[in-house]
Amino acid sequence: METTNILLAGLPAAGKSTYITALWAVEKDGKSGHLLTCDGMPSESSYIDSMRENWMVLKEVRRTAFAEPQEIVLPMKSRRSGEKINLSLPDFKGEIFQRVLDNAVSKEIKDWCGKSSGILFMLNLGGCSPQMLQEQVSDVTKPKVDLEKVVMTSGDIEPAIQNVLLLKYLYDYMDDIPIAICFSSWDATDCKEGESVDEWVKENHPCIYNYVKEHFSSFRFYGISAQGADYDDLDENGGDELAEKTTQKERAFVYTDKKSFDITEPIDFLISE
Ligand SMILES: Nc1nc2c(ncn2[C@@H]2O[C@H](COP(=O)(O)OP(=O)(O)O)[C@@H](O)[C@H]2O)c(=O)[nH]1
Ligand SMILES: [Mg+2]
Repeated sequence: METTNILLAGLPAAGKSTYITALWAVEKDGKSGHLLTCDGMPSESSYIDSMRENWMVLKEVRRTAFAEPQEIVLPMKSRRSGEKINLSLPDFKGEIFQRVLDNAVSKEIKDWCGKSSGILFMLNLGGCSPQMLQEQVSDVTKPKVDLEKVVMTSGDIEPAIQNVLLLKYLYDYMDDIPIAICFSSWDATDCKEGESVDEWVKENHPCIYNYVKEHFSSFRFYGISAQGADYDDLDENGGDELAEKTTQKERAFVYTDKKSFDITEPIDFLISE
């Protein structure tokens, strides 16, 4: 069976591990009817199984003692083509991508960039209205520290720009390959009903929107909620409701211009391009 490598990329806390866990939890039994669903068991699943246990009981997917990157290989079947593929994704620590911005690129990242046919790019940025931006700018113009003593690292750069720099690295290294840009924690978004994710990104993160549009010829934006909610905001009723949705596979969702419970949509887009 053919192996399709997709690079799961994103800075620390972008939502990578939670997405891959939700993918496994929802698609494992092969019964979702989604665009892609598991077709048989992977030869090794202890890493994602341990994260899945947490996800099922509404607990944060925590870092485990496993060495990273963990390569996750899922045998899957496409609903559209009937084709079977081995979907292979790495779950890197976000710090490895952070170091890319400081010009310290690990061999594993280079290897994955070299062999992947698509990029699943995760990022967690809330909305940022022009008014907020203006307030931030006025703050920055009043220096509170002795600037000569400040040593800047990539972590000091505004998060949206950090993401543009990471996208730039991937584009320079991997060239123009299909990319799905996924804004995680979409359950907490300020995107209005009826507004598309494209419109939202264009308005709230124009630098990301423009960079992607100017460079990649095959791209799509998605909002993703891999948890379905913020666990800290759940009262008992909310917890019961989310548990019920877990059983019905209606907890995790993606958003383009409407909500869909098929969280394989971004991956299906990447492999069909
Ligand atoms: N509200 C909400 N929080 C999320 C969601 N997905 C991830 N998170 C939180 O975002 C943080 C980082 O997630 P994680 O998957 O570990 O990110 P990674 O470092 O890219 O692997 C954790 O605190 C998660 O609980 C989501 O769909 N909704
Ligand atoms: Mg992680």
